[in-house]
Amino acid sequence: SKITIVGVPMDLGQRNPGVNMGPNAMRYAGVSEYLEGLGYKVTDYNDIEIGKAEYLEDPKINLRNLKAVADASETLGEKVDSIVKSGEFPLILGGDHSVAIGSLAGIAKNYKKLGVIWYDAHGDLNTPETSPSGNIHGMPLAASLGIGHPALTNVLNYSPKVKPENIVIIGARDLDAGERELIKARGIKVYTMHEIDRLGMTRVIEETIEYLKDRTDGVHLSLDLDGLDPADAPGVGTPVIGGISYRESHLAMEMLAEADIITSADFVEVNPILDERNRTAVVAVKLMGSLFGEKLL
Ligand code: DIR
Ligand code: MN
Ligand code: MN
Ligand code: MN
Repeated sequence: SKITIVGVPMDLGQRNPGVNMGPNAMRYAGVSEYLEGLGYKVTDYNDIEIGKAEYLEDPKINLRNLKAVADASETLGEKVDSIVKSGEFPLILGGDHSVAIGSLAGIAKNYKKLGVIWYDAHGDLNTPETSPSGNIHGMPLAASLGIGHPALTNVLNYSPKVKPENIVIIGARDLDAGERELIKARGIKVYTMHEIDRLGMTRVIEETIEYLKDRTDGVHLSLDLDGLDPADAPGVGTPVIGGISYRESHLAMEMLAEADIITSADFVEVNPILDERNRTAVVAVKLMGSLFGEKLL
């Protein structure tokens, strides 16, 4: 079992400075050493190169820094595709959540029926038409469904990357109007905080595994640290109160490890400038440990 880490110091999909330092914050939190301690051979590919922010925005298209985000997605997609083809587990460190456009482009090339677990306070299902912000980090799941600007939906020259019935969103508590409509129209499975409180994380993950197990041939975990409660993960650009606890997240990762269904992952939105003594990066690394099978005893 080999893990290849790819850092994506992307901050152009949103407006808070600092999330570009997320990959290094997780490296300083000891990600490689920690996963090696669990018995994996870990290679750190270092960082994908990111272009420059646009000096002049085109307000008509409502897509901030489209070209640089699209270019980085192509580069990341190629790299991730080659990692999967080498039989290694791609572990992508963000960067804002727009990085998932590239990771899914690279991964989905290798799976006909890719499943996706989207662990997030948000749906990331906006399009330029529905986005209240113009921030591409609110659009990666829609883009992967083939909905949105062609520069984002057509990364690596194919679309869509994932089918709506193969997606499970966990932790949602801040969905925009257009996102709610899309969820209903496409029948996307969502466990909002209401269901997590009501059913408990154990049942939410049991049902998620049961739902994805037979219909998919691989499952990508896209974990936005803002899915967790800001009390446990303060270093994120768009915190939303009432989130998933560290304990619940830890349990979720352990159950996914036991079920052995996750074939790739990204951990995104860690912003050390907004953090407290790097604890959000530490939380991210601890959750990776559980995802990769760390046992308490
Ligand atoms: C909001 C925020 N829905 C937007 N999205 C975030 O700008 O589209 N996603 N923060 O993680
Ligand atoms: Mn997100
Ligand atoms: Mn989010
Ligand atoms: Mn709770």
